[in-house]
Amino acid sequence: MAEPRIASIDGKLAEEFAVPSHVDEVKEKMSAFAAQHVATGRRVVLITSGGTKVPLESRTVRFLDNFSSGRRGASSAEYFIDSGYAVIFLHRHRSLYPYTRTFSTINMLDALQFRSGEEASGNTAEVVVNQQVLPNVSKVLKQYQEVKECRLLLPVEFNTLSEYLHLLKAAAQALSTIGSKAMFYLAAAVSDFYIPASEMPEHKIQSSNGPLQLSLNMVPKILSPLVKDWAPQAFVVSFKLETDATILLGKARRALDTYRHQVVVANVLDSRRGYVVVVTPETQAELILTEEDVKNDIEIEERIVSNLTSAHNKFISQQVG
Ligand code: 9Z3
Repeated sequence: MAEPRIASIDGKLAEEFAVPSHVDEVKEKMSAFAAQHVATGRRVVLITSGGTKVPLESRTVRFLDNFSSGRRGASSAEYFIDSGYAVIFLHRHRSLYPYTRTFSTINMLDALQFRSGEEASGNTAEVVVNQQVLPNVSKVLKQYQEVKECRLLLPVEFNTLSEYLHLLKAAAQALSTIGSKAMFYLAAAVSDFYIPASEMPEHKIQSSNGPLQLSLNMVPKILSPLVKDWAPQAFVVSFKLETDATILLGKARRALDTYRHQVVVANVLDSRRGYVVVVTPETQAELILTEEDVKNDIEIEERIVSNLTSAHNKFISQQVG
């Protein structure tokens, strides 16, 4: 029976995961962003990106985290924008960000120098960029400024699992108004386990109490209400990550059967930059980067986004027809 299940996920979210104070404000921003872009003929993709932090104490000293760098989400955002989409980028604070991501390992001060002869003028000295340290910076800056000018990227940050869950729900409800023109691209690596607020100690766990044993609850499967209740007309893409390649495709298919959404992008931790499988109820497409592709700086996200934007087109035309 549908009713108690919906009530239980919504109820659980409200009871066990602290609601961020700005959630309504963010929801309004997302609604306005979607309406504005759909009015000019664009589609809108909600990208989730990065890992989540699961606190062990309410005045948090320690937390559980995961490996995700946010690169998949950040680079995909750029390719979606290139393909004509407006992007809501729901990302983990300080994970990789579209456009700046390519410079994330560079110390900014190594890339700057005084214009010759200006060191003496102190605070007002003109500073220039050394383009050998920041390769392609002009090209990237141009793209970034165009995106900013046209307001094609709406960044929304989360840090904890609770923030992620509530903001994703708000996003799904905000995007429900644009129906099948919305795509959800759920690339964030979200914790499956958490400690509910009611069981969390307030203060720092004391090591003087001896070895620590944790009992973690299961995080509710948010994909279920997202697909069924919050944004039922949207095109939904989830990601499946495994470390054991032999179970990957079975698990991807099972996710499609369970949640009845449109696509699972399946990947294995170690090979995720060069190989994914795009799985739908009817098809299975391997996307692979060759050595030549890698030499030419081709990124797998370009292929993933190209595959999904075509599938989304088809999906929209089927809804209309
Ligand atoms: C992914 O599988 C992403 O492709 C990665 C990208 C997180 C591996 P990076 O951020 O890595 O570029 O370093 N995301 C989803 C992972 C996930 O937790 N999926 C759940 C699962 O596999 C389902 S929602 O059970």
